[in-house]
Amino acid sequence: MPRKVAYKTQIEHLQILDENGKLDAKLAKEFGKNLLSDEQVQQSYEHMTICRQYDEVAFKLQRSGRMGTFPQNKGQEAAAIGSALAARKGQDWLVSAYRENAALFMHGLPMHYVLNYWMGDERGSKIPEGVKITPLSVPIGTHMLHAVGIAWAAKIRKEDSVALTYFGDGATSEGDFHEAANFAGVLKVPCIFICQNNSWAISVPREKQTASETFAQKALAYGIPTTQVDGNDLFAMYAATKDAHERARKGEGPSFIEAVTYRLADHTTADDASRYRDPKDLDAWKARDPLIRLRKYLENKDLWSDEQQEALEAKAKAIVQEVVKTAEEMPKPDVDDIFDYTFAELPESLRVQRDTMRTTSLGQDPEQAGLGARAAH
Ligand SMILES: Cc1ncc(C[n+]2csc(CCOP(=O)(O)OP(=O)(O)O)c2C)c(N)n1
Ligand SMILES: [Mg+2]
Repeated sequence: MPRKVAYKTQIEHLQILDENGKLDAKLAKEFGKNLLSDEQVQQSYEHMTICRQYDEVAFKLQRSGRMGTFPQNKGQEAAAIGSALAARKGQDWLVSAYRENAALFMHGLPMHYVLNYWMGDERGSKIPEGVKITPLSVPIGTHMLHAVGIAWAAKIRKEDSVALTYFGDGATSEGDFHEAANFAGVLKVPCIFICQNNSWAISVPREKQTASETFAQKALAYGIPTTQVDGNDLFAMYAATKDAHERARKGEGPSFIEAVTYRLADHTTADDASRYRDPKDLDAWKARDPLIRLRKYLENKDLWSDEQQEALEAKAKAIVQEVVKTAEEMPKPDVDDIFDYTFAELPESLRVQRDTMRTTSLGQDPEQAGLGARAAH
């Protein structure tokens, strides 16, 4: 039997907008209808600026003891928004981890929900009716399976809906990723896997975590079309996702996009990246900040001025201040809620706990403690 090549491929890397805010003319022409309009770029820049402000304020809320912990999204805004822009609000699903707030807000999640979540309030996970977003997912990788399930359901029901799932580079080392990708490939579901390769999984650098040269190539084994994109380039993220979205709607199945980006902050407020990260790397990536790049693009086209910037920053501060107020002024949940929303019928031992939690000892007669009304709850 002669030797032959059983499989051969290559992974493309796409960048349309460079670090100086210049569009590649040839690619801009090639992507034609999938190129963002000036209006879309301006709106995206405004949204990204508001989300950056949100991120910084959330960090301060944690530092001043008003929030448990917070994973900053700083630096990854273009990857989140560029892809979310290609999806249809209220029709396609966003199944996210925790570093794509900008995409969730764009698709209708009220901004205070994410603050509530990190303040430890479960109501941050109770997504409003009609908003096609699943709650934030901190267990790494588990939600990709949910996305595939959602996409499979859409396919079976013949609904015109695509599921986008966001996850980190580290998540591709979890078994769940491989199971999700396998099912997605075999069942040809309308699901777009968006891997935010931000170089780190907490303190584990990309090279220590995988021997794979790209994250994009991991999808190949599952028969999923895949590509690598400059994740700090709004144009490239949009174009690649739009392409994947069109394929999904035509019944051509899932796609994988590796967004090469960088975590400009610590992993979370419980981390100190200066202990393991070379400051030179951070500086190099700060220069590739997606917000700076987009502002340069707008300025190059005479679509942005210092006055507009000043007005936008003031607007972002006012919006975020209002969001914090909403989150902090929400009436506290009732302590009874922990008993009321876990079991359909409360087991006896928990009923006793619930009925006597305001008395001095477990099992004490609430009537005796003058708490009869609570006991009847
Ligand atoms: C199943 C599971 N294992 C471990 C953890 C602890 N953990 C939290 S974040 C994280 C790293 C995730 O890295 P990555 O997927 O690259 O996402 P990033 O935080 O960089 O956005 C780990 C291991 C977890 N939350 N869930
Ligand atoms: Mg990561």
